[in-house]
Amino acid sequence: GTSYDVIVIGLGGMGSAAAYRLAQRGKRVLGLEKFTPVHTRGSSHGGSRITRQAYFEDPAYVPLLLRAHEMWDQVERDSGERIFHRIGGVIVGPPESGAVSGSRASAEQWGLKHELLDAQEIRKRFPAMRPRPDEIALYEEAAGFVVPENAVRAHLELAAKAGAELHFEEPVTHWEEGRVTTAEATYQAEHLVVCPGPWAPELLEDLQISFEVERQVQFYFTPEEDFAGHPIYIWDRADGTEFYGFPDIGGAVKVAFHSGGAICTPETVDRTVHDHEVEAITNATRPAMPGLAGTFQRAVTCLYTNTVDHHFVIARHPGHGDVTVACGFSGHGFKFVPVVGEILADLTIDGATRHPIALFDPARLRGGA
Ligand code: PYC
Repeated sequence: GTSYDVIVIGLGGMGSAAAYRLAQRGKRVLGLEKFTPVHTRGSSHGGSRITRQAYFEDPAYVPLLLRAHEMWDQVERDSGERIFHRIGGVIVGPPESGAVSGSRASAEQWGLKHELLDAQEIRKRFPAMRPRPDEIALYEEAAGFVVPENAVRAHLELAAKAGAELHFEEPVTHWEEGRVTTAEATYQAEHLVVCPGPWAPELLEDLQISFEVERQVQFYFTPEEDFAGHPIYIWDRADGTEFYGFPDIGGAVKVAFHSGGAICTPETVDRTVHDHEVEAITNATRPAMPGLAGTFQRAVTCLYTNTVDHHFVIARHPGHGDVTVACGFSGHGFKFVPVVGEILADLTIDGATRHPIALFDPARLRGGA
């Protein structure tokens, strides 16, 4: 049949989690994805994503992170996929930097377990790091990383097991309330859930929000020092450079900038990584971690979908009945994947959620662009 309770458009991180939670709650779900499962053209690939709880972006995210961490464990148990590695994390920079001061404010407000380390203590605990004398770190044991490919695969498998029908390589060409047209067919549903990733500007044009899709590069190196037991890190330097990275995972350390990428679309983005870009990340990280960017292995491009304030958009669509949207994750969304799935199921089925999502109301962004 071609009639469903819910059609989920986009099966990356957010859409795969939504499809699972909706099917788990007994809905007849159709999931539609433009490309193959776990593809690399959007924002859910690259082997690792930071997760943490002392959230410098806003303390309002903390309850969602507490729930997400609990849910990652459940998804791992139910799927058998290895997803969440709780290896600890450090936010490094001058005490007054946004990342350090904001993380500290979140930790204090919510009573999250953390330690503040001075430069000397950082050196002692994590010898690969060479902070400046005025830099400190907030260390959080509950931080770590998730493996996005395993997370998407787990959610797709659990969704299918719960009865969801999932179609891949079937791009949506048009949607309206109750109806979705693809390259293959037209489908009817009571509700739509739109999780477009960097295709938000085209699939959610009528939200009247301006999104900036930003090209980022994930670089992988063979390090020259031991990064095996290293925590994840975000380093916010006084000169404005901000980079983040991971320990040695499977013989490579991954590192990337968190800002400054070219504005693009998923169709126009330059997917080639150039020598001068490898040089730029090498030069930026060298004073901080001289043994990190040893031998270049490879690099992959990835897309951020930025809102103006870098907070998410998660809501019932203000212009349509029975349409729920999740987009604009602005380069820090993946760690929230399971709880966003839960919120999308709540909004779709109940029209409301117990989770605090006031910060993600699209009304704050409309008309200003
Ligand atoms: O969400 O923690 C994060 C993050 C750091 C750099 C890019 N995203």
